[in-house]
Amino acid sequence: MKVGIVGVGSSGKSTLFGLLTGTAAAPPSGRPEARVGVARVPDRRVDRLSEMYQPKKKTHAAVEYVDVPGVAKGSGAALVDLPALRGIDALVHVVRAFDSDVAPHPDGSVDALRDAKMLELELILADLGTVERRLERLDAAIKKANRAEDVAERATFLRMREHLEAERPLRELDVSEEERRRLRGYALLSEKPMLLVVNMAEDRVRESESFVASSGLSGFAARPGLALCPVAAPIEAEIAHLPPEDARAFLADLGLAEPGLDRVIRTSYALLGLLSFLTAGEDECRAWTIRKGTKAQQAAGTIHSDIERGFIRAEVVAFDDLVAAGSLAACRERGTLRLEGKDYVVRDGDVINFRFNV
Ligand SMILES: Nc1nc2c(ncn2[C@@H]2O[C@H](COP(=O)(O)OP(=O)(O)OP(=O)(O)O)[C@@H](O)[C@H]2O)c(=O)[nH]1
Ligand SMILES: [Mg+2]
Repeated sequence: MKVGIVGVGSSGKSTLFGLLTGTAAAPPSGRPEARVGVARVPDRRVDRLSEMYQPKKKTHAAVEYVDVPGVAKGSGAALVDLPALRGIDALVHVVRAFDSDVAPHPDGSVDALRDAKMLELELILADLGTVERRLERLDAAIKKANRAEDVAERATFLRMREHLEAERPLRELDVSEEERRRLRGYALLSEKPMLLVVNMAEDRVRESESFVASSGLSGFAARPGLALCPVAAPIEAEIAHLPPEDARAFLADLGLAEPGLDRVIRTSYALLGLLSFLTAGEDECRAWTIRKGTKAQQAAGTIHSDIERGFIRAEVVAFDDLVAAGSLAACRERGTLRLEGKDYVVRDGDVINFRFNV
């Protein structure tokens, strides 16, 4: 699961990428290339379990980010190097809301809502091209051999074309599960969930909420498959360098409950349709990543294929119940530890012990 970071030139994409993945912010000079890095998903539950179990190892979930190079200046409206987005499952759009004489906005003025709409339109137009090319091929194939599956696919693509021509993203098109599966192979961009990271000027973070509301960004992001997080890159950089105690004080001073980056990572994880179940023990406390809707037996397979194959049952307790009881034994007494079968749909924050034989 990969998240592509896109946005206008000098919106702070590489800066954000560096902060998220803990790599050097400055992209190598010369021809820019997409860079891939991994961010740890902050999860207080893993930390809390580690306090309880004192394990040898503590492992968080992870999300991969791709720093998509900005398109060369003067190349018109194009914001995104589209080919670099192949294989990406979600997008982070860094929307520029800060002014800077050092790194001016390529369009000469800062207008966050304009940029958000422009990028959306670019994704829609790219998809329209993809859809039209596919329709031409389907028409030819249907003329040659009138196969039912081609006819069905053509119907879907015609619907998509109409939708895109109305300048609406595919996120908002109602398609069946089967249709959606069929569409996965086409790298359609406006179908991908997208997080708008609004990069604020550092002296205006306190006003983030009112800014995103009054600029129309919140309204824009209220649509399906979109989410929004304001950050200020320089402040995030500062927090990342402070010892935890000072970082907390600094955040409190700004009226923030947590670093913006933490929210960015958690929101992208959720937008990808991912959730974490947990395992706890003296060896390791760990968050495991699964897609929403995954059943217990399949979830076991993320740990080891043997556990999936030899699955007997899952002992499950909700994280909050485990913390309230203090131990698995206490949960058993209280009746909050449940035995679930292979078809149990795993929930976010389930602490699971799989019973299996091989
Ligand atoms: N004042 C201010 N400057 C920022 C902020 N974020 C990034 N910058 C500056 O803007 C410039 C561009 O930042 P990058 O992170 O390289 O931007 P980018 O989006 O990766 O740019 P391209 O890859 O060229 O498209 C750098 O000089 C940064 O220091 C911010 O939040 N506030
Ligand atoms: Mg960059």
